[in-house]
Amino acid sequence: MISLSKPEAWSAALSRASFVAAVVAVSLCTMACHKEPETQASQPTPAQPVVSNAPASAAELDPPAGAPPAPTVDSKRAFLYVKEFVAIGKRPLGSEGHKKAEDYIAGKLSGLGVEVDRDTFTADTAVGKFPVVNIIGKIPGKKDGIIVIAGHYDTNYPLKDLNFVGANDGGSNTGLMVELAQVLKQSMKSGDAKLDGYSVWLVFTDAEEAMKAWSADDSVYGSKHLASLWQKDGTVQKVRAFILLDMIGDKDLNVERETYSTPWLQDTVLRAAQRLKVESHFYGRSLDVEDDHLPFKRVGIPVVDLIDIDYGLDNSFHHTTEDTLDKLSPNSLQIIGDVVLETMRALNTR
Ligand code: 1BN
Ligand code: ZN
Repeated sequence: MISLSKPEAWSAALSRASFVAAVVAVSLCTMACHKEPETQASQPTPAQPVVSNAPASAAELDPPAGAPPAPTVDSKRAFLYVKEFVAIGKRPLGSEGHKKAEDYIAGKLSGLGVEVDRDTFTADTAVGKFPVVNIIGKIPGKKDGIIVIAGHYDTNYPLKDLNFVGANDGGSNTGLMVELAQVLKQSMKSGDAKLDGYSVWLVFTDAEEAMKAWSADDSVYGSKHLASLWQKDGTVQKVRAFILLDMIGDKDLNVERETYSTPWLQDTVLRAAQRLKVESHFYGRSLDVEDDHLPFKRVGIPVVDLIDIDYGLDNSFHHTTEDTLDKLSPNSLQIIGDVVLETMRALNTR
């Protein structure tokens, strides 16, 4: 397993031969093999889960036979949303593009009839104070509990003077999350104001990116604030699963088995991918990534990070001006969107 805590350090490490050895030593973990995440000094051991809905057996990871199928995403429309969002341009904290990005997300959600909440605060960062806005689209469900689908929309601040548009990094997940909002709204039976399963909250996180250099202190500002808020207001007790989407649009899609993620939720995702026969895109290697899911894990929420950090040869497109729309594919959005919806179908039958 390889450990990725700093994107910059990792990019450098990738060019070294040690990476080859690490990739060769990929984990072939299956349902029977649950590896505990490594604990790092900067990542205190998380609290015990608040919500104890871990399945008792592998069979519980699947929905019962005869349960209605999950809806599927429209990949052309999802790609169009990514394209529209990326056309805004760079979106670092404090920029005009950031404000436009906020308006795009809130406008799309409102237009779909989704309730929009904002968690707004001032982050005291390594390079000064900045306004931060997490945007939360709330779709109510009939079951008591919440499934969160999350992903960041800001672009990397240290790259603010370059034309860095983050098509994959922030763009792909944002477009797909708007599409998921549309699919879920359309899946409601006519006359119904609620989903059949749990409520779904689409959390567009802000300030995921480091302002200077990635560290536990200088990263995921928006998620740290929201997780703390949810701990104070009791939302933590209601969240059944937190599914993070990050860099999921790459044409060559390879989702990592991210080892800070909660094992039973990782396996629920893998079972969903197997039912949809797209498992070849999942879990080819195991590694840990510090990302927006960690603050929520620390307050006891089951989390999974669906992230592909093999973007371009040796990850050479990540955090470069090469991160553009032409590197992405509607098919990757289809795979991730459908696996998320199929995962939710399994979670909803618990
Ligand atoms: C994801 C997108 N990240 C930053 N922009 C987090 C990350 C952390 C990615 C470590 C790779 C390694
Ligand atoms: Zn990034």
